[in-house]
Amino acid sequence: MEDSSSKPAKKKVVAVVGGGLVGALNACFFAKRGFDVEVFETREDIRTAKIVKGRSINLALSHRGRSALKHVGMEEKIVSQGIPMHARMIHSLTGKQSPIPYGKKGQYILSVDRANLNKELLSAAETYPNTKLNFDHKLQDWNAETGIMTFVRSDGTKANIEADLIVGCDGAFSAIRKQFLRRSRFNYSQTYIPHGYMELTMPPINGEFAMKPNYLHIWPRNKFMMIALPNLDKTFTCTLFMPFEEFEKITTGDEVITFFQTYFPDAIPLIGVDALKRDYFRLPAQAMVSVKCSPYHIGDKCVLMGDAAHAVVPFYGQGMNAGFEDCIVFDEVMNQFNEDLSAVLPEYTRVRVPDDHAIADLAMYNYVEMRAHVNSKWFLFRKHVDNILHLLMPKTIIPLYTMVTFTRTRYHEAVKRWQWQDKMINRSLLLCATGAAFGGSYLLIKNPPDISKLNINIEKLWNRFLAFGTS
Ligand code: FAD
Ligand code: EGU
Repeated sequence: MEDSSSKPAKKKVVAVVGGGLVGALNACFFAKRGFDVEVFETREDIRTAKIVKGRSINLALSHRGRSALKHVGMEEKIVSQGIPMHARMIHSLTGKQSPIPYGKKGQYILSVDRANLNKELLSAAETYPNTKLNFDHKLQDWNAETGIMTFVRSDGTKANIEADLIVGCDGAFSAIRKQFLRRSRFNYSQTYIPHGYMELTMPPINGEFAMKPNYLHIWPRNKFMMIALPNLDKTFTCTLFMPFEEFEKITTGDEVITFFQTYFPDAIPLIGVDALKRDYFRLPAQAMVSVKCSPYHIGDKCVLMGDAAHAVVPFYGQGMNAGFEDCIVFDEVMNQFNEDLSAVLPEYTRVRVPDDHAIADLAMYNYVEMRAHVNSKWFLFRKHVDNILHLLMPKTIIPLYTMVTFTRTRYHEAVKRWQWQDKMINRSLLLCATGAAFGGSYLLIKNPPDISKLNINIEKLWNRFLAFGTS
């Protein structure tokens, strides 16, 4: 007999460790399901922190991230605070700017402010009565047998806390992950790339954006690259990517200007000579790490998501988007297995690992590709070829970035499809070339030309071909 007066079974407690982008969003997902959610975050509440926030740092938000926001009713709000970027704007060495659209009219990505996004997600999580945010709580360690977590606060006090499920969203240097590393059959790899990055602000000019706002501005210069995304306050945040050894070679303000004159001359007046000389030395260049691991779970107790599970290099603009998609995938598996955590966690690992590893590999591949031979001409050429093939055969050839950025095609399937497309393109080219060779020979034999009248300088053509992509 059921006792109708008894309270419903107490909902399980979920501890979300890390109140960054993925942690705050995850809190909303778990709260929506009715779990008792506790978020633990090292930092102070960024919504009330008094530290003077200097510049805005932004991120590219695309379809996967938007889908996840939609699940918790946050898409519209965040999109309204973002700046649409319909195309890239490629800056050549001479200062020429060439736009390349991302796709059709509705296909654009958004530049969103990282701090603002984090604040909005924390506030959204707090609107659920079953959610509590605990700031100034740094996870020191946890016990994988008992599930007990130890937090330290800035005054040195410690707290031991237990939960039914621990969700590790504590970023690329995850403290939760440390216990995974001690276990047998846990795979882990991390790679620092030789490049570092530095963020520089481009102020408004006469109260207006210094460059066209609705673009992702790119200065591709092989091993040097700069990217700029617009902010609501009409500034741009420029991110300069280059090898650490090159950063270290520049030691004086004048050397900064000389360097920019060589590689990014059009950006000097826009950032400003004095600002450039000053800001370059404000903070050292930051490192970029790629982390892959598996499994993502321990029993029915703990699961990793976001950068804690997969830090990717930023060369696809997908780190946050992939982390947000993790939340949807976990939610889908929760539905499939009726919130039975002992079944959900292994299944989440099984479905998600191949996709996260695929985007980590893609981002690394693009890093290698860009630094090896992507200058502005090559970038323009490749993107145009992609777009033309897509226009000719819209169903057969879909550019990789389109699948990654504008669809929820599983990352590993996007990679497979891209490899298949590449094979087909190469085969068609071979077929065309063979056809042209045979057809041409046939015509030449039928109507032999008077070679002396041919006025094409083959050598000149060949040299131009060789020069292509190296200038
Ligand atoms: P984080 O944002 O790192 O948050 C982790 C949180 O956990 C932090 O708040 C931290 O304080 C907290 N924490 C850490 N340790 C502890 C602990 N021991 N106890 C308690 N709390 C802890 N992605 C995109 O999608 N688009 C882009 O355009 C893009 N551009 C990028 C550009 C650059 C230069 C870089 C470096 C990354 C970029 N990314 C981009 C990736 C994106 O920044 C990350 O993928 C995203 O921030 C991951 O979110 P997260 O919540 O998993 O981790
Ligand atoms: C890097 C740093 C252009 C924000 C990859 C494209 C990025 C972003 C590209 C950063 C590039 C590179 C793509 C998007 C995006 C492009 C993409 C890279 C946002 C293949 C705040 N990348 N980024 N690819 O296609 O799919 O425009 O710091 F220069 S958005 Cl490296 Cl779509």
